[in-house]
Amino acid sequence: MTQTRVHAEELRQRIMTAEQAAAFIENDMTVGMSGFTGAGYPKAVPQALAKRIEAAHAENKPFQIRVLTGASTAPELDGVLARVDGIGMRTPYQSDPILRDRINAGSLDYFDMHLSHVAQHTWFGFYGEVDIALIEVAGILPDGRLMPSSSVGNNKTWIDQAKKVIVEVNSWQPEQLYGMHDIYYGTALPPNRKPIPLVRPDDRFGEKAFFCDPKKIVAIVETDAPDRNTPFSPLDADSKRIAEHVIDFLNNEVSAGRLPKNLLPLQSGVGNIANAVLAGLGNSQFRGLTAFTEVIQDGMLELLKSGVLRMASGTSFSLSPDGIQEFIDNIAFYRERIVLRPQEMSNHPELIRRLGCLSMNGMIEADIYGNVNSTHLMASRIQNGIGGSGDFARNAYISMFVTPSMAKKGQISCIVPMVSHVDHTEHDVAVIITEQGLADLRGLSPKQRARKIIDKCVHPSYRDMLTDYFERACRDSFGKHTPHLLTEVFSWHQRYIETGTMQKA
Ligand code: 0RQ
Repeated sequence: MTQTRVHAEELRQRIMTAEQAAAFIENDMTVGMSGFTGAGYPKAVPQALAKRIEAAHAENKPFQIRVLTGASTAPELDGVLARVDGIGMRTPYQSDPILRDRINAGSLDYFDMHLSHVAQHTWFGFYGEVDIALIEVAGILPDGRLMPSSSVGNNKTWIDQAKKVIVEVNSWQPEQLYGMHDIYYGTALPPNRKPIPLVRPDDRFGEKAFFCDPKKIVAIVETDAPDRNTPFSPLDADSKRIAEHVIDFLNNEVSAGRLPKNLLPLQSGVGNIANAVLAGLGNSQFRGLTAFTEVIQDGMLELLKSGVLRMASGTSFSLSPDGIQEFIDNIAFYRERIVLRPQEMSNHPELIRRLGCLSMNGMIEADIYGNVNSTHLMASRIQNGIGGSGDFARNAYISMFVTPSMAKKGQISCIVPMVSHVDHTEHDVAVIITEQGLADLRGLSPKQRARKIIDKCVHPSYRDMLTDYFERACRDSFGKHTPHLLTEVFSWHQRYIETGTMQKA
């Protein structure tokens, strides 16, 4: 272990093992944990807690906790706790395969919500009391303030709301992160809310560290463990085509005078397609762009380095191992250009609307009228969660959704007559993009949208079928505004389920 990062001497006596710290967590407690897209999550105490839970279950004693986080975490948190059936309730976004299986087996209560809502709903008291905050930090300052690590998420809220605080001080996190964060303490509850003082994505109006009443800190655990994120896959042909359509569209918007030359602040979802678009921007003539987003991923570091991106504001990193190394090697450069904020700020509807963000998110499927499903396979199986896509889609200047035109090796079309689950309604979706093309839906009626989506986005192997459905619907539908044949709308999903492939997937 390197030299201690607990610079507040009076707190050093509370340094203990992960096992001792985990003993503060009891059955049925609500625990607010740090962690957002694989960054800044506690790495030791959840694993010790999982052992404790397993031992209790071996003696037939009930032991499950309610887990609140920022967003997805990692195998050392969601994975280990789900494996021992230690989670009774979980919110918000998740992406761990073991946790996902447990949720889809119906063995735990998961509820999905907009990421900007988590903190305020907790303050409103909607989820009861927070018993414990379990937060990873990069160090404890001499005056007891907590230095945030690689994600901010809901940490401020958990620390403020919890009765007790357990801190993991991770010396793997660079101490030079200090100064990158902007923790706003000016939030209030209605009816006393004031405008948030941000008019540019780089505005700073908060603190560099979290305040925490030292009396609440019951345990400090020192760790030295990396954030765990998987490498990106090499860009495939579909992602590259999608990226080209996005860049063409943005160029056209600039030519048409609807966007300035340096665009408006970008929000980009996670994953390979988003990374391909960022790579595409790198090869474009755009310069001096900004990002007001949730997650800073590898592609953004490259854009910052080349000057295509002037600065980026988010709440978390989501970097591959190579990306982490690049960041650590050049941290002084990136610290000047990146701001990390609480997710109630990075995803705040007021700020997204004011800045006029250009949002771009992945989806599972869209229907011919422009409704989007981001979360459910075959209406019933959750994939990850809505994450921040709804915060941005509803409030963006232009909201874009991207997907390959087909999934499961072409066995199902990602454009269907009616989505099997709705996350973003036709009113929140401006542009749909697949590798086939781009459908600009702004100002179009439902039937105009359907024609455009079928024409531009659907894979040729499904185009005739969908055209046939739409034409019959226009002829035989009960109403002719948004024509549908109710006995057929889910036949596409049904046909796929009946092949049996879904059970194996
Ligand atoms: O199944 O895992 O069995 O192979 O769904 O699909 O193509 O790997 O998805 O990584 O691009 O993510 C919407 C999930 C897309 C993501 C989603 C099957 C497919 C595969 C996953 P397998 P891919 P991607 C900022 C914004 C919501 C949150 C969000 C997401 C699995 O973008 O979680 O936007 N978005 N947050 O085979 C049946 C279809 C299918 C399908 C895909 N039409 N029918 N199966 N699949 N399409 C970040 C945060 O908020 C934190």
